[in-house]
Amino acid sequence: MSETYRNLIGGKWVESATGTTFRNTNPADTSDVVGTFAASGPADIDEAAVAAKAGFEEWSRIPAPVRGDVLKRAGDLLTERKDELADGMTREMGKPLVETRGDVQEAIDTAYYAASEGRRLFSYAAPSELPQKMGVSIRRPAGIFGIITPWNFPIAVPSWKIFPALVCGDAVVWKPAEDTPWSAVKFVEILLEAGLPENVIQLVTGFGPEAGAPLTTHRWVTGISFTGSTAVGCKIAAACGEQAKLVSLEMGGKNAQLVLDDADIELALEGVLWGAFGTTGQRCTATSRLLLQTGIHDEFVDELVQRAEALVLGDGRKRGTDVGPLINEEARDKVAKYVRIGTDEGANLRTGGEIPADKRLAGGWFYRPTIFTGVEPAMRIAQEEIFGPLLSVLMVENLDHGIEVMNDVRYGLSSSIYTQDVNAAFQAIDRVDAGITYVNGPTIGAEAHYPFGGVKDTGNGHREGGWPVYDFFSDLKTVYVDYSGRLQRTQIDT
Ligand code: UN1
Repeated sequence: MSETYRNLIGGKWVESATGTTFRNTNPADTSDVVGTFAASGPADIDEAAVAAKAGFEEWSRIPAPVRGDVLKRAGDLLTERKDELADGMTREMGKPLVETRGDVQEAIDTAYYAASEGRRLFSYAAPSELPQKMGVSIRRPAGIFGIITPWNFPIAVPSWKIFPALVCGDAVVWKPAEDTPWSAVKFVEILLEAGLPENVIQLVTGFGPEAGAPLTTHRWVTGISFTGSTAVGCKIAAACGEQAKLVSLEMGGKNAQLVLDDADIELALEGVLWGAFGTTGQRCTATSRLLLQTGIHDEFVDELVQRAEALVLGDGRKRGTDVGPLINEEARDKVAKYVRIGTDEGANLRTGGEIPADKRLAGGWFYRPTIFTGVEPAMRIAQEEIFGPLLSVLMVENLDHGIEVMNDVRYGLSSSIYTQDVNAAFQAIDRVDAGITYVNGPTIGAEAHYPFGGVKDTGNGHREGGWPVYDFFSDLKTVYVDYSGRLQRTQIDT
């Protein structure tokens, strides 16, 4: 018998008003049921927003450095439970333990950063144009935030949003992905244990249309922070737009690694293997296109194919596993669909393109790391986000051609160039349209204290990570103090 988990609303673990539940299974072995969770609906969101309103009243009055102390304790608890959490996260979403430990570490880093931000939350002062008058801007808590998060980083991505919101003095209603509700329960338990007052965070599990959508339209919700697909993000933005809610979106990617003829080939091979097949290709930053200059193309591909074939597929909790399963059946079907599309488009399937024959893997959503060569920029496998272990290899003539192909997609999250030529590297930094450019490193692996986000259809101008995210979760009030004792008319008496 697996355990049953409930929503957290107003500091109490409660069943959904719908009375319905859903089962969450291990993607490496679907006979293993992780737990049963509340399939929530609009009534649960409404209750959660009411509780969050009360939570906001209380929490917003607590000084930011004291709020930061709660995050410090949350960071300590995440550190203590890193292995235990990682084990459950891998069971729930499949990526190998080394990666789920990294996921928790990213949340730990974010917690400590947030804790220290409680003592900054800087705004700015500037001299007034009038004598005996002071002008200064101060940061205030912004309100109640709806947080909608994906399953691929079940602890790290929520931490990017929830920790800054909390330090800013906001209250939270969180709807995590239906594939990783267990991780969400554990995350919230840690915050409560760290001393977060009841009502400040509400956890409402369930599915997008029933539980996510009403959050985006609830009148007491100030804004939404979302990570997920561009299609869903645009719907959320439209709903938020109707009510002038704030909205921060982190969406799709079609990230490319460009390798020039002069690159350190060994380094570039290691980079693309990790960037394309780490997390089974299920990162918004995953390397989905490999652009190889003509001189190294053939040799590079031969070696890459061999190494991809040597990657060990399996249960992420077993030692020696390199690549775990896809998250669910739909995700695996999507990869298989793109293999058909790529083949029909005339690309050359060099390896993978099938479910592994190994019977020991039959119980999970496994798919072999897949590489297409001879891919042309206009092909769908070079344009559309697949979110799986499928790499499209394109040949490029030189740096300019590489940058042109790199930019020729609707997305702009991460990018990477391998070269030993400093001028080529700076050309890429300058001209690649992306929120992130790596030089001699893969497209994945952002650090918690740098801005994270993308351009074009990847985002809507906001950044997570670092300090820019604190702008999103706080309001600025400008204060003018006139201590001259007389009426001074701005723009007139100067
Ligand atoms: C994501 O896939 O949504 O940069 C986030 C990286 C990770 C975060 C990925 N630190 O690959």
